[in-house]
Amino acid sequence: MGTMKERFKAVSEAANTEIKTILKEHGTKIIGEVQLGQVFQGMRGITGLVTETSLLDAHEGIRFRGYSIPDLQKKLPKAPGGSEPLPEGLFYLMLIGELPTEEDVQYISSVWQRRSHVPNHVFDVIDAMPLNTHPMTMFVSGIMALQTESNFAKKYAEGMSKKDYWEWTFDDSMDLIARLPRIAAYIYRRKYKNNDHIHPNGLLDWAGNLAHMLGYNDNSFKELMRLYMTIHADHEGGNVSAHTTHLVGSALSDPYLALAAGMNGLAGPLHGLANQEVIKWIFEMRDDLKTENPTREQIGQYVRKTLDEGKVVPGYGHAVLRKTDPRFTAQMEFGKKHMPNDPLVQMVWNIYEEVPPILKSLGKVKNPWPNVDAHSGALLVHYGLKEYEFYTVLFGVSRALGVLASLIWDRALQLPLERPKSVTTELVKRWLKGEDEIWGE
Ligand code: CMX
Repeated sequence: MGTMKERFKAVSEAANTEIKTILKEHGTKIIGEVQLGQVFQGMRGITGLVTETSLLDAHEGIRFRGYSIPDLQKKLPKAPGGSEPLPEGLFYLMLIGELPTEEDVQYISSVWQRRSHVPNHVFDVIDAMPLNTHPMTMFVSGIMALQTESNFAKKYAEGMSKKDYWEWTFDDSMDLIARLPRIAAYIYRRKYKNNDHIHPNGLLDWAGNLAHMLGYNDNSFKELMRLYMTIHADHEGGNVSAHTTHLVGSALSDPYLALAAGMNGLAGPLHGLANQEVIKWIFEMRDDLKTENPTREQIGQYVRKTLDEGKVVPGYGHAVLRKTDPRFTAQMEFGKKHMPNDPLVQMVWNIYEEVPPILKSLGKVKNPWPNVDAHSGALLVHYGLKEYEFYTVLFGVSRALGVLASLIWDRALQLPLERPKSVTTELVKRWLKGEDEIWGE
């Protein structure tokens, strides 16, 4: 890992010096104020942590080290003959802070190929679970079983200096990312393809190889995987999967433990599991309406029915974004290019016309626009990957890139144990009456 590790060492040491200076000069500056409502309502809008890899603007969407998704599609290296960015390049960008060259990306592909061996006991753990186990449960269990390989944990047990934490976090993260596609594909082929497993292809890039091991060899599916793995990778630090990985990592839990924790959060229906919920909801809509091509009016009626039943419309809304998610738009563009006449994809576009005005009319939904999960399932179904319970695993393989790049940064910056203050409602009531103080004031 010589070169990339050396480059990371240089940029992170420079960042460390810069941050120390900033904190020395401005460490007591007030960055915002916290309202009581925010304390009770999911800490929305409270600036409380540093994540270097990406930044989310409510109106513009995500930027990775300053680059938007269309920028990445233009500027990151592609596979031979391909037009979508290689996720290896995004990982480099998030980690080093600069665009990679073709050579950098080939180097990462080859390192991930070399380190992709998954020990047999991981497959044994997955095999021990009943076939009806949710794929995300198998995925998290697979990551936990792989924790036996953590060099960070071994070195810590031997007694390691603080200044070396980042290096072993770096190594563990590279190993983990290299191995996740094999674990994901194993789960898919075990659960849905009668244990008919496919050997990795050592000549393919990371996402192309995942497509191959899943059993989808169409070139445009490989392109979809490259795009998918790039756009799902990171969404700054406060979302559940990123924040959980960071929080658990802050206890110096090794990257395997921290990632598994983050993946448990991704498996929630308000977060990553929404991608399965979307397609399930669309299939149920088609069944209910008894047509594969519902009119916009029929879609509108079904959306209202969903809301009347007290459910959320999956794939719509966001805690931070206040416009159509550029990750949705990137997938829509992919659909227009590769499958413009697919009825399911067209249905997703019709839903996009119908849902926002209905959600707006409720008067309480802060963002009526689609998020990343509203589109991904329809593209996968087009290629035959219709087993929607598996979709969040794909999201997880991609999200590992962002949260592990961040974890390496956390260790390089020696960010401390995360431990915010909580209060009881009883204390809040006494504080409101002036009878008590809230610690930290
Ligand atoms: N359908 C129906 N109601 C919605 C809604 C939706 N898609 N989005 C928000 N609302 C409701 C909320 O449930 C809340 O209602 P109550 O006041 O009755 O509790 C109200 O509108 C205000 O919510 P908000 O401030 O706009 O949104 P939050 O920040 O609380 O929640 C999110 C954000 C994503 C959980 C929410 O929009 C949602 O549940 N969406 C559907 C699930 C989904 O697509 N999640 C995936 C997000 C992307 C990802 O992480 O992968």
